[in-house]
Amino acid sequence: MGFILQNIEIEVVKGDIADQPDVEAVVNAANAELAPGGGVAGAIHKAAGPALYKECRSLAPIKPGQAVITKAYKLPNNYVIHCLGPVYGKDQPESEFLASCYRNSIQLAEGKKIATIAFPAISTGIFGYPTDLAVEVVFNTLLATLSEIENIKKIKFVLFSEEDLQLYQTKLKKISIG
Ligand code: AR6
Repeated sequence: MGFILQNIEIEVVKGDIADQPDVEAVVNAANAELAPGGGVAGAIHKAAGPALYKECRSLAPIKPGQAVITKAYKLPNNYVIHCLGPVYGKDQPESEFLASCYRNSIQLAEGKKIATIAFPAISTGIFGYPTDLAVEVVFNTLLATLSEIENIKKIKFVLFSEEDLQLYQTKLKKISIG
């Protein structure tokens, strides 16, 4: 499902964040040490190869809400933007840390003149953030950031389950209706 928001194409798909060859940058739902873990981080590090963690080690640790950028190595992209999302119930206020992840990722992408970027649903796996609450933060942050975006032309949201896909699609429909 796609939608154009102030000249930016917003796409919502079901898939694997480590297999998105049509975007320049993919976002990693990282841990503080930027190490290979489970979920998104595991998939990204596995596909990128060990050189990614080597670069990551020099940038770690990061704090909740922070984002850093690296090369993408064997991934079919140019860059990986690593964000540490909040642990739900621990890093409070969660919505502000989550908003920072998206805002900081967009700013890093803008700084590198990246035109296309894919996000997973940060914090909604191991970190326990309910996706129906997270999706509100994601799109509110995006709408609040639009005026700062010059270089990004496409933002893709890559969801892992049918249920999450539907939550994103429903939210996108609401925005498109106004
Ligand atoms: N592609 C797209 N989405 C995925 C993939 C994938 N390959 N794998 C899982 N998801 P998570 P978090 C979904 O746990 O909650 C890691 O171990 C998943 O279903 O990857 O921010 C790190 O090392 C969920 O909806 O990230 C950290 O310790 C969403 O992506 C910790 O987990 C995020 O799930 C980060 O936890």
